[in-house]
Amino acid sequence: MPELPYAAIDLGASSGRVMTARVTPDTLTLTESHRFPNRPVRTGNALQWDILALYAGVLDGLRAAGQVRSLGIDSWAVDFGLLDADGRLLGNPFHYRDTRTEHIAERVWATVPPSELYAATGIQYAPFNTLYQLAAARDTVQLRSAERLLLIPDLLTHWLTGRLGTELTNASTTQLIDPGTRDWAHGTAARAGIDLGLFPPLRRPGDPAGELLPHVLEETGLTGPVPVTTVASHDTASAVVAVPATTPHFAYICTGTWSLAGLELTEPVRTEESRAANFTNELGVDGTVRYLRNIMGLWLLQECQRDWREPDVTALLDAAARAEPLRSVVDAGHSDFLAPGGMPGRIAAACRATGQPEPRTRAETTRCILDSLALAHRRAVMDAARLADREVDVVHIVGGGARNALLCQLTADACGLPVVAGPAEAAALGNVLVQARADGVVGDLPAMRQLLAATQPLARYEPRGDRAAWTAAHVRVTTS
Ligand code: LFR
Repeated sequence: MPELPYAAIDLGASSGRVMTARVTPDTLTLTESHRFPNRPVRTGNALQWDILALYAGVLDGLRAAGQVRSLGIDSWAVDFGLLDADGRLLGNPFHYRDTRTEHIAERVWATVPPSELYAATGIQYAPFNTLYQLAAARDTVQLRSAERLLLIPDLLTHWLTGRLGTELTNASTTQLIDPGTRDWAHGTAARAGIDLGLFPPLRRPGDPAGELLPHVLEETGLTGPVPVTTVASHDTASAVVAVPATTPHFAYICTGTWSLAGLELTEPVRTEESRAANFTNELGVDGTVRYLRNIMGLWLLQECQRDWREPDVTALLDAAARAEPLRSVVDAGHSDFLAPGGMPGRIAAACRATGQPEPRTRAETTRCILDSLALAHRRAVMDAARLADREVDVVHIVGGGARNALLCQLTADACGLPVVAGPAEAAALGNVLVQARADGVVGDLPAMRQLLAATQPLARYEPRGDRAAWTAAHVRVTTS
């Protein structure tokens, strides 16, 4: 039985954390070793990640964690760093909310129509997909000088180990992978003018990714060898591993900055109807497909808080719980809300545009956001079930939003289904479980989920009230 804990490095859009977990076949405890802010930086009109500050946070976290059995890295998807022939980073990675990809898709679609792209990759249209980011960078000196492209977790893994690879679950979000073969979509990439030679070879969750380099051991005070294990490096893929489902007909919602709502399937759904509904087929562990829709998530509230200079979310949620339900709702899946800035005004404008009253207070705006998220959750769960021809009898909410009791209750009410909320640190738990499995300590996906259900605190919300009010609200946002 391994004595040492596993470390999960889990990077989110607003903070990074290093968590350590002790895992046995029937116990699982997670401890936070270090948390650090992730502050995107705007210079001129470019929005970028401060990747060196993140790497420094990772090193601080490893020092705080102490000796570990192995470690794994997950982060948000799609973004990347470019390396030159000497292995040097060519500039700070762009943030997926940077606006340089606006109107780029049309250029790609002129050579590969959107229906063909979807048939080949199963990936929804989002302006930030790596494919469009690369199309936007086409004539830049930076891309022309690039020898290698590394997705964010792969870049950090490279700096820690000196090794190169492209992890599969995250690679699927580039829109350059065929979810049927689980390999690169060579023909599509060639037609879109993307050089797949930039990507190092694919590696899969559970594969060894190298060992910490001597200078990393020195900086972190760890004693080698310290293995790095490939985990499901897309944070959402790791979070879905940690959905504590014990029955087959479950839907999940990974909540945080985004709400990613959908189903776990064994085959992708690539119909035209699915494309029109903007569902994506990202790859999960063990041959699974994450069939889901991106919903703006708590980003809407985080951006309002930034605008209001109001850090106290508890007071806002308490006031929202007392505010009038379903007074006005917006389409929380709409890409109009993607970019940062002026969020309260943009929400008010969306209410006006659909003939609904504008929220008058912070409490009303917060209520509008939570009602709108619950409504978008309901729509995603119902659409996914219909498009994939599956039944759903329970909705699991994992990630930071699982701590938001009002959001969980409203989601249960809107869906008319029980919601099981937790764990909140799902991405970190999925990360360590894949390491523990590579080590032979835990079994397959169902066994991991049994372990989570037995060891993690979960809250259950039964649906209340009358679903007709939600159906009427749904009509208000969809028939404008
Ligand atoms: C969530 C997430 C989503 C992805 C978005 C952008 O953190 O990884 O799954 O669509 O960030 O990368």
